[in-house]
Amino acid sequence: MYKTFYIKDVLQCREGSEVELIGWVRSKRRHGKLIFIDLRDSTGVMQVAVKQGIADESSFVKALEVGLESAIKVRGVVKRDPRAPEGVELHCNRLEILSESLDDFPIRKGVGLKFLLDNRHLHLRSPKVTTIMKIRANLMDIARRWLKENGFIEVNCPTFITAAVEGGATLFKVDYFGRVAYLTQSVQFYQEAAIYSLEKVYSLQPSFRAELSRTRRHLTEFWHLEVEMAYAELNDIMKVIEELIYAIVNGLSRESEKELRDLGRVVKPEIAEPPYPKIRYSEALDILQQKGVNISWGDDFGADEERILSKEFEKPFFVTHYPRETKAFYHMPDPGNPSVCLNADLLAPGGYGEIVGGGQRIHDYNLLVERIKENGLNVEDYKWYVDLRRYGSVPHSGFGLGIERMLWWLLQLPHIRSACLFPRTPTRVYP
Ligand code: NSS
Repeated sequence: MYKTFYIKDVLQCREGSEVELIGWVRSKRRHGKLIFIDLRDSTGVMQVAVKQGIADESSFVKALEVGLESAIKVRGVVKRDPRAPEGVELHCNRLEILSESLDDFPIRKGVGLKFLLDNRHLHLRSPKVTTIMKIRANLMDIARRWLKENGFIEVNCPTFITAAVEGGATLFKVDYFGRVAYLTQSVQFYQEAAIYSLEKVYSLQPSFRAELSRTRRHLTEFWHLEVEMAYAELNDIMKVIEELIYAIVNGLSRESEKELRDLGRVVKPEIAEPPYPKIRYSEALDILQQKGVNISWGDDFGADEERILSKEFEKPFFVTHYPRETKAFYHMPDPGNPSVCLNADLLAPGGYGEIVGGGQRIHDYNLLVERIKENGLNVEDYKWYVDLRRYGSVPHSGFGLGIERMLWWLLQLPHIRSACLFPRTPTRVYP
């Protein structure tokens, strides 16, 4: 049973063509001798009219009895009808049940969020989830294309690691044949090793954070698009970030226009057109204090602070030069003021907050060793990473973009988990 014909193809067919479709029964309504079936496949939904007398009798009975989400095959004639969802209807003359649903399909209106999450394996069939997943796939594809066109080479890095990149508090421990290993929080250090041969690299793979924060923007497993670039300094990497974000937004506004419309979203490229405003941590702190937030120099920004701050902006914006104690040890201290570092976080406007974290790395051997010690870490745990600074070390910078965070913002989703096929949060590893 090799399927070559999809609902989207029927929309292109001439009135009167006879076609055969395979899909699932999304919904059903009966008006006397006429049964309407909404047939669903990966490309859309088609209204199928099964009329007694036009369809053969056995097909009409099957249409009457078939349960929701059963897999069926229908043959019929294409008719234009402005009342049908896509303006096209199929007048069925034969219906075959390929696989009957064994029970009533449990996903119904009003079942509640917990039920939907517990039954995510079935909820995935909803048009909304399907649409989000298509946009997600396009987003990754557009990002990859842009990176390739701009000379970045894709590398695939390990998931099992031995030392923290972004602080020990959020490491997932794994028993690695009796030794302790962790799940990666970021592949940055491996990319830093790769720039000495490939110069401009990127990876698209999962990162893990044992983050107990139950916010609308935290996952324990997320897809991380990370980029690293030799010879790049802070301003260079901010330019790459801006251009990549713009390429994604611009690309989606064209290539996912229909899906965005189906979700009721209008995404205009202008919302992400560079250049982006750039403010320093100290300026961000002033804004927050003026808004009455109780925060002082040296405090990191959490979800609440970023929400308040990002409501002040209409475009994505950079916050740079954070106090060095708020950032991981690898960030380059600003030579002009070593109490801050040359980092760049990109925050999405309208209350969303951080979608990209990155900046310039320390490339000097002694400074890196000093910063590791200053953070109370063991230099021996970072032996190979420090070793990179012994042989032809050059200035370099990079960043990580959270794919789900980006979708959360662009699609204005109520919770980041809606951007995942099967979300992982502190309270959810099933299904
Ligand atoms: O911790 S980050 O800010 N930075 C890094 O991991 C760097 N080592 C990346 C790099 O420079 N190569 O995380 C980067 C982004 C952040 O801006 C979010 O978009 C996303 O990764 N992120 C998350 N998304 C969802 N859930 C959680 N818990 C999460 N943590 C980070």
